[in-house]
Amino acid sequence: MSLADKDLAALSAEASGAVRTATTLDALEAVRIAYLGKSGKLTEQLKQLGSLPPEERKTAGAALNQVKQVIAEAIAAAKESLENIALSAALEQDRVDITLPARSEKPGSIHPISQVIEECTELFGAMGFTVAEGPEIEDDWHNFTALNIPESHPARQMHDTFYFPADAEGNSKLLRTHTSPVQIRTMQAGKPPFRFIAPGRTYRCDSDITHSPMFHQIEGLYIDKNIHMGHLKGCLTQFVQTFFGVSEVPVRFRPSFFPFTEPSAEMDIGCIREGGELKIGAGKDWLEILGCGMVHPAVLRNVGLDPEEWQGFAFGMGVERLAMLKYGIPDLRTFFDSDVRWLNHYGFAPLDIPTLVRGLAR
Ligand code: 2U9
Repeated sequence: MSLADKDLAALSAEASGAVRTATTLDALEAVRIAYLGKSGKLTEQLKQLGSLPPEERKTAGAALNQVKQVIAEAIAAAKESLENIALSAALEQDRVDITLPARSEKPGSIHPISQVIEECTELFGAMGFTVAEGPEIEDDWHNFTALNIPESHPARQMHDTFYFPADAEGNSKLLRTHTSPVQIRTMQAGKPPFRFIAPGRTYRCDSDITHSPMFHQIEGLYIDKNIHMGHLKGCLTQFVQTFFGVSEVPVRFRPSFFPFTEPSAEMDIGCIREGGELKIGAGKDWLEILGCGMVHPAVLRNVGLDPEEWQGFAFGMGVERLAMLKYGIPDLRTFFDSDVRWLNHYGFAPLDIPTLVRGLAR
């Protein structure tokens, strides 16, 4: 049975009242369900249309649909208004004060290893040295044999080499134990004279408080006609003075041995040790800083150079050691811990090369 017109008007009025009193979107949804939902009051009436005689069905149906539409429109309008209120409230609450100062970005820093390599590149660059690079995975010939370190040589054991598994012919690649193979490759690829440094990562199977299995070296090579130990001494003295920013640093060359140089020497610089502090410059103490020597004739022959015509000097130094001495870093292991607090403390602003600025200004 269908509702009488006046009952329908009452239902319409009741629904409109319910829409008006719904002050939240949830409450409005409850009203929609109560009237227009699957079992809603108006839906129930529409379901009953089928039981009316056909002549009444048409008018009752039209009346019901009109009320349904009025209620649906009222709900839609109320929904839009409630959504606007909710949006305004959210905007008010989430308001961003664009006049506040921006939070500053935390800039990264240059690792002391990169800084020292950069400083040395600049410094040797000023003396005419370019930079050469080469692979970190090397073969036996470039890492040892060409450098006058034969199969049976104790230096091979001394280098604590990391080897890769052997190939079908029984040959093993290795991680370079020094950057010297870069000099071999660069000399083989070019023509003398040569004047370059080879900075980079090197590897030795050794790990304790003063040894890291991966470390950095800077080696240098100067090959020309009539190069002698006087050039070596002048170049390396200039290097330590500029690098450490000390104008009168005494230097001392102690005889040493390397298979790839003859004669070979270890270079010490003057320093003063006082109450745990180390000061580089004139003093009664000495500090070992690098190894060097005149390139061995056998090494020159191995890259196709005639040692009667071409000769020169080479040197090698540990980058971590240089950084520790110059910047007062006490523990080698901290270089590779990736501790951001350490990097903030010991790192450098990009393009900040303090020693050079001082060194060139003098
Ligand atoms: C060629 C010829 C000669 C490179 C040299 C040293 C001396 C040396 C050490 C310093 C500290 C390695 O990292 S360290 O332990 N190096 O003392 N290196 S002469 O001589 C060469 C290299 C390549 C073709």
